[in-house]
Amino acid sequence: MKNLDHESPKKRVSMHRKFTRRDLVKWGIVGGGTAMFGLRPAWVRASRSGSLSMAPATTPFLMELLPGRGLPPVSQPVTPFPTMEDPGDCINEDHSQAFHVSGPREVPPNTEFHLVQVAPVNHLFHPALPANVLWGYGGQVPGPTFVARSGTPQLVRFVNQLPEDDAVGIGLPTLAVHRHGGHQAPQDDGYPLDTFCPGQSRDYYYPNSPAAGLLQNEHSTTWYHDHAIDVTAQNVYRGLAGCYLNFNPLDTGSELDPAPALGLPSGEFDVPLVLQDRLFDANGFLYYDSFDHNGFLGNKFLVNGLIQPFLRVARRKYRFRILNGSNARFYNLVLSNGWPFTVIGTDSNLLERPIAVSSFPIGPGERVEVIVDFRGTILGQKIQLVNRLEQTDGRKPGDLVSPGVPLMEFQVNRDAPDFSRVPDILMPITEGPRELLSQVKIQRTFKFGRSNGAWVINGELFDENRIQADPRRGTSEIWHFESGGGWTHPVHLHNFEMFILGRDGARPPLLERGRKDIINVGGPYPNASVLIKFDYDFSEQPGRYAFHCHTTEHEDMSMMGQFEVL
Ligand SMILES: [Cu+2]
Repeated sequence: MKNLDHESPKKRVSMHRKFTRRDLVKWGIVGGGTAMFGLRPAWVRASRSGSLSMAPATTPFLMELLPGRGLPPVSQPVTPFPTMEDPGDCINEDHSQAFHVSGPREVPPNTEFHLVQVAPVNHLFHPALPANVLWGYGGQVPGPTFVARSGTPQLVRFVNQLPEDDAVGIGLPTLAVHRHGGHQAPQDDGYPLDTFCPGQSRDYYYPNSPAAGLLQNEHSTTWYHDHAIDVTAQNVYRGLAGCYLNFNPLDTGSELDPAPALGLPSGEFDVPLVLQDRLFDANGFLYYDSFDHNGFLGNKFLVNGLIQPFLRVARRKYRFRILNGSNARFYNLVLSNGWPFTVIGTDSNLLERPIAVSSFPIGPGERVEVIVDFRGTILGQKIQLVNRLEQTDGRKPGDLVSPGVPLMEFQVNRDAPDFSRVPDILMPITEGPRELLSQVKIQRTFKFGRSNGAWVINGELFDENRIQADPRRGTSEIWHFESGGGWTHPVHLHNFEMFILGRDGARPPLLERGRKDIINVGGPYPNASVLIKFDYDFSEQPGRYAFHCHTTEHEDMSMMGQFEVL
């Protein structure tokens, strides 16, 4: 059924359409400062009150991660509602490439329905700062956590209740929701031009069924965030991100389940931790400079939306799903007492076997799942999660420093029964490089570089009318990712996962031998050759998806391409 409300918000927003990074590229005014001073749009804030280095001091470990504040609630299903027609692109009607599903969709009868209002929220990062007006899925930051079970589809309606005009001036209220790491049809992938504006809604259907029935396609930690064209960096910075956890017949979500269930720590002992950095001005208000195209860094560190919080923990094993939700910052994590992490997953997937490490790197968009065992601690003990990686600009991560910056603190305060297990085999790789390599017929090379102050792939800016690769469904290809100029680019592929075959001919590090959906190249990361199998089973139609740099400022300007699975 045609929703007549679609017309008016579209016109209103397009009247207020703001300048974007790509406009600057078109006008040839990127890279400078003073030359474009007269064109500086109102939504680009000058520093409100002097030096940004003067942000108010924030004592660490004052804010406790608690249910509803730092530990987001799990999204609960609602009564099924009639699905609706997609708005298509709500800003630019001439974007012919936007996906438009006409009419309501047919969904299987066991589909769970969810409803998420995207709305402003008064958010307290820390008691020393004033409340900031953020944008939150479900009116909270991070957004509600989705819990999905393999075989149970979810249809999520996101309702855009953001204001058309906004005093804060960070972000644009045109939305596209991308489930990062998920397998979903092109119209449900948050294609950057499939935007919906204030007053509009969009339904996203997540099948939650492994492609081709492969065990290895059962996902673990995925996440969802805004992906609207040109403004992803600001919209995510403003708060639009959340976790999407996936359970399956092996990883059941209950440590009480007997083998073959894995029995990983579950319930309150399975905790997503979203790492982000944010820049605050001298008055404690969030600051963002849309003319910084290099990658925006903050002066405060957040975990789950709170500045350097603490979590009370019991003397037992925990599963922490660590997501780097930062725009441009890389981290290298250690525990302050020198204890190891047991890594069980990277990006969307569990590893084949757990790997014990004393530290690990994590770049923008990446996930690393770890088990931390607090047995052997004493009650009252405090252990910090510490970032040892220095970074001074968006170019690349710097050196390891000591002692580093604590991101949060674990405070051991109790005992609790622990029935959880960490088996030696987690998720067998049944179809990996060994099985797929002999089938490869096509190799492609993508160079991530810089041109005239903008970011390019093989010398080209993002163009919705250009397809950079057209793999055939069911086939495997080798893609070579290269970076120039010493910049690090976290390269993200939508909908499909990658095995790193090598980095400049060398075997990848241990933590890069599982399935990945982001591969860092450049700076300290050598060029990478990756194997991708294009499992695609959503329809007879070709599937068009984006791939891009996940330093979101690079992505917005305009380091993104697209491929079409034929
Ligand atoms: Cu980049």
